[in-house]
Amino acid sequence: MSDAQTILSTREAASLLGVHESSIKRWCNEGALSCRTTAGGHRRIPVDALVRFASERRMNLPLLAFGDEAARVGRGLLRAQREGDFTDLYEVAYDALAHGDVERFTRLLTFLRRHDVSPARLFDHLVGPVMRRIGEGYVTGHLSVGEEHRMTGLVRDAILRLDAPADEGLRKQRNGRKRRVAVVGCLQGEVHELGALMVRHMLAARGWQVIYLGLDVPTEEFAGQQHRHEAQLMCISMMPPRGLPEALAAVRLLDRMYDPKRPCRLALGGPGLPEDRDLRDVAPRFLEARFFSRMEPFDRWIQAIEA
Ligand code: B12
Repeated sequence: MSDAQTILSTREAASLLGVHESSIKRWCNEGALSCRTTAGGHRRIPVDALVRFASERRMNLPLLAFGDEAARVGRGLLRAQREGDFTDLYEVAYDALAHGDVERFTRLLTFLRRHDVSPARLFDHLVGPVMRRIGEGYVTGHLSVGEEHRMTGLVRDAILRLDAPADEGLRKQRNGRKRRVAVVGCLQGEVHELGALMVRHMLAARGWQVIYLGLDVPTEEFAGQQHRHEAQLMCISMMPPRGLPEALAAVRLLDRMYDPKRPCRLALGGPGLPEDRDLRDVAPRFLEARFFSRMEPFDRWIQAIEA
């Protein structure tokens, strides 16, 4: 990363330290915090200087909990926010998992959430890629099957720990309106669970009541649970080697089981599926049915439904 990109505005510095912008300006003016001034008179602070300043003062900051990696996490956050580049964060995340440090991994996800990195972005740009690297590590023999399982387990734990913001969602819905209900699970035969857990987290955080069915759910059960709970949404996750034929077969069966008295939308997601494809031709009875291969388009779709 070039030096220019690691330079913070006073507003960004304040947000990273969790203090008011006026404190940053004051520390700069006093010379306590090193900064430079642009031609236009704006103060600019290098991330490393900010981290040094905060640790010397023993400030109680979330960023400092990353110890030696604090500057890297700060830089990573900036890069992610400004350029959508998660490379630094990805390295920190993978390293935490490789060391079995679920605390650090969870702390990283939580820290990014608090800095307005949406769950969908976190999952698409950080957790998904980290899992792919773990998969490659296994295929190329760099990781044993035990390591692969252990690291996957840590990611699963971290996503579950992230589930705390669901309470936020609960509060959001308490303004008299009935909560929206979604049925979420994995396609029949599917044992890769992280995609479904991600969807559960995203919907719960937005205030949905999630009926979570977990792994390997018979397709008919999705319909049964949707009817029973009068869910407005069904979300199904699937991974290779299951592909398009299995996905289409499930969509057709669900369309046949559709009950027009309980209107519902359907989302099927997984890495091998066409991106954000409308399935009206396959599932005409649903209010809407779509394939997704990433969480961000799904998130936008959900927001449009809620609007
Ligand atoms: C961890 C893992 C496992 C774990 C899963 C544990 C668990 N609790 O989930 C275990 C060890 C059980 C496992 C088993 C198997 N696995 Co596996 N596994 C993986 C690995 C390393 C990571 C998968 C993962 O969790 N990714 C995280 C997900 C969430 O990320 P993602 O795919 O990018 O998801 C994004 C999108 O797809 C989308 N999305 C996903 N779901 C949904 C749902 C909705 C509604 C929406 C909107 C979006 C969405 O958003 C996500 C975020 O961006 C992958 C490697 C890889 N390249 O992915 C192999 C991988 C998927 N596995 C593979 C295989 C072959 C298997 C087995 C068949 C191995 C075997 N011989 O037994 C079995 C499956 C048996 C079965 N019955 O299905 C292959 C598939 C290859 C292929 N093309 O066929 C892969 C690619 C590894 C490889 N390179 O060989 N596996």
